[in-house]
Amino acid sequence: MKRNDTFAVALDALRSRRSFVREAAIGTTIAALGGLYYFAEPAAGGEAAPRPDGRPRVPPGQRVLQALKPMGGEPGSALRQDFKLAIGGEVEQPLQLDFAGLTAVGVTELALDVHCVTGWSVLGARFKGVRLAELVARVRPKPSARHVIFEAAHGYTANVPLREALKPDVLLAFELDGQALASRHGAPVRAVVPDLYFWKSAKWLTGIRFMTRDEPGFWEVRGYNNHGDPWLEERYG
Ligand SMILES: Nc1nc2c(c(=O)[nH]1)N[C@H]1C(S)=C(S)[C@@H](COP(=O)(O)O)O[C@H]1N2
Ligand SMILES: [Mo]
Repeated sequence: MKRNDTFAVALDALRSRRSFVREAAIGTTIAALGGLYYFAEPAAGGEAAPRPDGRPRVPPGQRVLQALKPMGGEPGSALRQDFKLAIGGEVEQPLQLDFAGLTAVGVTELALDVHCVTGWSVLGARFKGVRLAELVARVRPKPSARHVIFEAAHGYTANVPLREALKPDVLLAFELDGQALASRHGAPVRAVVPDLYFWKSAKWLTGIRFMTRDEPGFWEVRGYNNHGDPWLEERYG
């Protein structure tokens, strides 16, 4: 399923070059590699079996890549020894966890699909991490809590309805495809909220705040949709 990762990363690197002259020069290469690329993922473009919930595996307007494309952002420290996660707000038992404290909650590995609002998806990325639902059981949100705000380095935030944040496939992840998460993908720990567009999956995670009232995050106040359901194409405002 993911047998061509290196190739996909190389192809992405080619594609992400902006220089017009270079585009022209490498155009032939991309075209030549393009056939192979799609050949390697015959399930791309919605041909994969539907999800258990009946929705198509690939949401509308998305194209399948073999590996996550690094989308930037302002990194925090990628060192596990620097990791501190503050969990608070509308909870009975606020918590501060270091990396060992987080993993002590219980580690799981899940194959997850992610969908970037810019139009790419990755199917079955293997993330290892801690289920947010398990952490939530420890902090015990008050009945008034309705929303979760993921907080990350340098003030990045993303809001998710509590009900959706509690789904069993929402992870605080520290490994991807068998390797420690790369810094550009949010090391040491990032959120992964697979059923919402990928901007909700905060990298370089520093905190989780439970809220009574909703609070639009970094992209939500910059024109992205407040909810971000890929199957409803809730992309922009
Ligand atoms: N802290 C932080 N998290 C972030 C972002 C960011 O800029 N800062 N970008 C988001 C967006 S828009 C996307 S598409 C994904 C990209 O993750 P990736 O770079 O690992 O592919 O991270 C999300 N998480
Ligand atoms: Mo994004």
